[in-house]
Amino acid sequence: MSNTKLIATGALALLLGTTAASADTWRYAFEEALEEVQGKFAQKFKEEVEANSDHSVQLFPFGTLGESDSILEQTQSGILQFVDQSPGFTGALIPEAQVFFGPYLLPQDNEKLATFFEESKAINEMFPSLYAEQGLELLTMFPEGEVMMTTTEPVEGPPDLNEVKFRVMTNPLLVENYKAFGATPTPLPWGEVYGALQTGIIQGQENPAFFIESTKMYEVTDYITRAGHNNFTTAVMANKDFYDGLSDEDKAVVDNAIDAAFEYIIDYQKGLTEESLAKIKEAKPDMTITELTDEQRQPFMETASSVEAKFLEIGGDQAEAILNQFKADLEAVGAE
Ligand code: 6CS
Repeated sequence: MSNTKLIATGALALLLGTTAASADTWRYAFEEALEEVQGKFAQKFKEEVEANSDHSVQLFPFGTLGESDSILEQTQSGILQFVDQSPGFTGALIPEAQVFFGPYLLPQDNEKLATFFEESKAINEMFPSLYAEQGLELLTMFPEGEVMMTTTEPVEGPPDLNEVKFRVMTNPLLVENYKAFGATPTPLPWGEVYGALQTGIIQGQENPAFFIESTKMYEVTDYITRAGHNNFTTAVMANKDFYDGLSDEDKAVVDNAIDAAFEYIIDYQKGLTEESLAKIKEAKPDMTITELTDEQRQPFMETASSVEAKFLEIGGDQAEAILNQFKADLEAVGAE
């Protein structure tokens, strides 16, 4: 952690009144607004915890405590008890978490996807120990929707991404993914993306439709391209010492609240992609939304094996074991 961040974190601890978890209030930060998917999940978690215990949950949406890296550090240090951070930002800390950025690994079928997250051994049995090494209790991972490219120029194939500075989350494998797609990947924290598109520093970025709509990405780009290459994944974690120190009863409260929020968020997202795209069209009728054909997707799909090879190189000690289990889990739900 940099000195500035340490000072900021210390000041925040003072501001929040304590560095340890207070008995009654659990603090939970996430990377999105209250009415976006991570916020909806967090609200459901809070509702469940408060209905089933004497604890209350204080929610910190994006913009209240800093960028994604910062809220994760605050959770590792115990200032926050819970955090939602996408593997898109966790990849440098837990290299194996980059597995989510192999193009065309995850299915787009929502039911298969939900079953995969629920039943995957890689996610539920292998990842927890990797997160634990970083002081984090991995509570759940869940999908947030098909990732789409939004750009200032049309994209029908990799040559159209040539010279396009394309913003990605700060994840080395995602950088490799977009290099393989032919773009010039530009890792940036979320808070800088709108301004960078507006000023022309970058010419593209990717996100699920609900996020493109709610954050008004359509104001600063003109084309949405559905290449079907990924589905946005996120992870909810607790500070490990905090979680380990909970009574069995409180652990059950947390675990049950997570399960209820998982069910809720899968259900909440039914139809959300199409609704969000319709809202974008309504707000900006000129926005071009293109679903690439199988033929157009082919050259993007052909990059998958080279990105996978890169994952085995940079994905940490467990990369191969995680990838193999991940694929076996996908096969088990009929999604490979
Ligand atoms: O692209 C990003 O950085 C953000 N995208 C989503 C869907 N959630 C949070 C994350 O920061």
